[in-house]
Amino acid sequence: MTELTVIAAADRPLPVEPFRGRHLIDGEWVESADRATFERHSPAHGILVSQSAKGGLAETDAAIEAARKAFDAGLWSRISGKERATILLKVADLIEANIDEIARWETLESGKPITQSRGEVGGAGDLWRYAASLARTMKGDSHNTLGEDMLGVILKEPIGVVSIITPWNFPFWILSQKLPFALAAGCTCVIKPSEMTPTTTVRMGELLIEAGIPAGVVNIVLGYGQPVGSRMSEHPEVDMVTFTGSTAVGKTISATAAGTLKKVALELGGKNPQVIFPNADLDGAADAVTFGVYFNAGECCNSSSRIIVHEDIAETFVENVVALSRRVAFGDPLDPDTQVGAIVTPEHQAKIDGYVREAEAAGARICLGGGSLTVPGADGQFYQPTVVVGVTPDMPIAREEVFGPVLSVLTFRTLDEALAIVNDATYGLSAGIWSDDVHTCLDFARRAQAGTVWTNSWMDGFPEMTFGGMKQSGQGREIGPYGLDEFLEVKTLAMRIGQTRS
Ligand code: TXE
Repeated sequence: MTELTVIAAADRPLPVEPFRGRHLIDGEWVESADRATFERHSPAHGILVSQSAKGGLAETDAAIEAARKAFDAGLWSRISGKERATILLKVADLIEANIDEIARWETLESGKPITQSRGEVGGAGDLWRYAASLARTMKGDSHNTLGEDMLGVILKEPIGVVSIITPWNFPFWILSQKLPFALAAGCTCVIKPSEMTPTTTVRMGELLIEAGIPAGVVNIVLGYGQPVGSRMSEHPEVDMVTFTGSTAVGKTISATAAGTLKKVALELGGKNPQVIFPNADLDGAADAVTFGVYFNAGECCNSSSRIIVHEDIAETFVENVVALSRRVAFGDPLDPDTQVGAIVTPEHQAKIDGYVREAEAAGARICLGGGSLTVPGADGQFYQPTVVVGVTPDMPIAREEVFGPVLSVLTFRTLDEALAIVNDATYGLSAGIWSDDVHTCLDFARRAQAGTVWTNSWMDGFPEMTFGGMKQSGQGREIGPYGLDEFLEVKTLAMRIGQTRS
């Protein structure tokens, strides 16, 4: 039987100088008042990658105050869409000019493969370009059917000060799903990146300054959920919080923000199924399943962590997926041939393994992997590509977000049965179907409870195509025109024209 494909860590120079991250408050890079810092080591190489200022309430309040002052002064909110677009396009150019350098920090802090980081950073540049187009084309509405002396105008205005709280799995990309859209709308922002991956957000701040963003429009506070993220959610001068992360923290943020009834947008977890019918392109489906579960080591809200395969083809389909899984290159994330890198922390690795052990104890069978992976020369944590069969819908591995390179296989006989499994979930982020019958695909797409449905594809995304979840996968939408709308208030203007009559 073929072994797994493992790429050893090469003896290559790693940064000797860790990145020194500071807060960006009102256009200045500052340390914390108490000089507190926190560190991040590479999850694949064990080296110290960054040392960052650790924010507290003082820094958070100062950043919010700067964003409020900038918003109220109209430095950004009242300039033309063309002027905003010019800066957003400059940021896109700068991102594209710095892809390799930013991608290296992203890989060193997150453990993801370098080719994937380059793709993520380059793709983020395109999101900035797309958001710039929205800055110039967004518009309200008018009503001229209200009577001859009335004109109705619907204005779209920036919502105000936005708190942006981001996770560690796609730090640069997820920031770019939010920030350029908030800026296109005319909002000012305070950002808190994950404490595990602060550096590329600081680099984004540097690019924004280089592009000429006015002081106070974008502020960054480095640190932890408590107290920074929590304060950003409750502060009365913040008008909206947009968050990507765990469902548990999303609920906490929602409750905290309720005190001031500020708007909350949440992009949370997923337990995304792909349903595979016998009449599908089964080789294409096996490729997509393999990509869908191992992309970003499964540390991805859109990870296709469960498949529901027609029982007539389940055995051969799984054999095919296992064979493909053995060929996926796991190992040193700095090697350009690596497709799956390290797991973000030892605690997270233990959580992944816990789901696998629990499923095994409940009667599921591990037909590939199922434990930690040794990568020669590396100093970190890696998990084997893992395929678990005989999973039943009630098992935690089939219901909860594992966030690792672990595929659960379930089976079905009829579309109704498959849909019942798909929809019996607290999450509703994305779902997929593989069939060459367009009616089956459409029927599934209409009935699946998911914010995105892919038919005969998986994880294709475009800046134009909106993204977000149903049920406990979140609220609100990101990217595309609906992503811009999240950052806009709607104002109704009723204008009487001519003499006022009694
Ligand atoms: O996320 P957290 P974690 C899921 C995934 C993963 C699990 C835990 O299942 O295993 O979440 O990951 C900030 N108020 N996803 O613990 O804690 C925190 O500092 C305000 C899904 O890393 O949700 C960080 O900046 N902010 C996911 C951000 O929230 C708070 C991406 C996310 O951290 C806070 C990542 C608080 N009380 C994990 N507590 C996705 N949707 O893709 C923490 N934070």
